[in-house]
Amino acid sequence: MYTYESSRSLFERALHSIPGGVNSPVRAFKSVGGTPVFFEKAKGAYLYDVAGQRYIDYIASWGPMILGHGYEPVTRAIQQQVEKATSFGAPTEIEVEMAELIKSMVPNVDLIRMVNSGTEACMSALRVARGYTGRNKFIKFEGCYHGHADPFLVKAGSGVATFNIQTVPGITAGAANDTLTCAYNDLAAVEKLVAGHKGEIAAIIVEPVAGNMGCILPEPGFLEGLRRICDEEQMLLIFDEVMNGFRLALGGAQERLGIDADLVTYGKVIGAGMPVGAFGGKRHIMEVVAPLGGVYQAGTLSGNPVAMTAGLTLLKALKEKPELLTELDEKTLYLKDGLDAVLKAWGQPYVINHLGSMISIHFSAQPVVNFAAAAAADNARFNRLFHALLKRGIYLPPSAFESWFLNNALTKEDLDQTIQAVKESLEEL
Ligand code: HOZ
Repeated sequence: MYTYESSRSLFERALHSIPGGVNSPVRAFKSVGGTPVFFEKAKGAYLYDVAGQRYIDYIASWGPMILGHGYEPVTRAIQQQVEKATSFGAPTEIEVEMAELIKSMVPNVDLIRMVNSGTEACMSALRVARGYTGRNKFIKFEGCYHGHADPFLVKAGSGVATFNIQTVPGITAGAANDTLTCAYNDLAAVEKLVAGHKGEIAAIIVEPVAGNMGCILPEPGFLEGLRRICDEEQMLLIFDEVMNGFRLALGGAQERLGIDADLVTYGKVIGAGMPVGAFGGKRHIMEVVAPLGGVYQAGTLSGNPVAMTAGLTLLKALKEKPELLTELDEKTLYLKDGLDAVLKAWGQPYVINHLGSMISIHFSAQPVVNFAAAAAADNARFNRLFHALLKRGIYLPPSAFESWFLNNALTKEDLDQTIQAVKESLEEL
């Protein structure tokens, strides 16, 4: 029997000194209700809370724990690096190795700059696109989340959607006015926006496989259409691969879906879960970045040696054994088939969206192809499923507007246990 007393008292304590008791809103469980679980350690596919209770993990720190938590080579590499130095604010060989490794895995990245988070990566990529094109406006899709920099907090998914925040206080109208939005998968709406703003749009930014309104897949032709429109209008196509990168394929969504973006952004995955991000792309575009060009971007912790060492070790492991990603995809397919079987037997409307090792369930009778469809689903039912699974030791993202992420430490027994727990939980909904 799972108990949450220890987490509850920590949460109450946290409320006195941290806004809402958490350092990132979705963690507060406001969407699903109840008390957030406070964790103490993680190993392989499991999380352990402060009361020592074990959970099978389906968030993988929102993506980066591709090979599971506490992956030994990464832990060892971090320990060795910490002995040498934790920060220089000056160049290191590890950063060069990291840049070379990413270039070898993502062919259209000629130059890449390390930053500290996915937010920084996306905000910097947009600045580059604006600096390169001399235009201010850009297009993003409703429900896509590109971090919390001002221009992106317009119809953003993830926490903003979870809490139904329509207008974000603190974002100036000036910042928001340059953000043009339309529905994900709606190419005709993109064409219309572009026609109405000829010569004003610097870029289109997109999560190629969206993970911040649940997992939502691009329909055939959508990303190809964005590529074509960007070419026709001299706009840049930015792929936000914070969730997709090195997970959907070594070369990320670009490789898996066969689309060539102009700029690409990464997040914590290139730090194996440590605080890192990066933006990169074609040479002629990235050459605008300071000190080569005038688009300024900087940071003492950028390319931090501990984070770089961790990421380098994970990415090298994936490059040396690409079959690890295949295994992970097979496990996800096994889970998907199992969930499909129990949901079908249950008999109520549902949708499972899935690609590679990203997956989500929506209680909807309609296909879930954009934010409006995800929001129209019976998300109260998702919230009940979340809690029914939590008490059975399964940790899903605490919001229907987030993708689940599998890790390769999951065993067949873990997946079977999860499928069985979903079967039992559905009977309670
Ligand atoms: N909304 C974030 C993922 N899409 C959650 C970040 C966090 O709480 O760590």
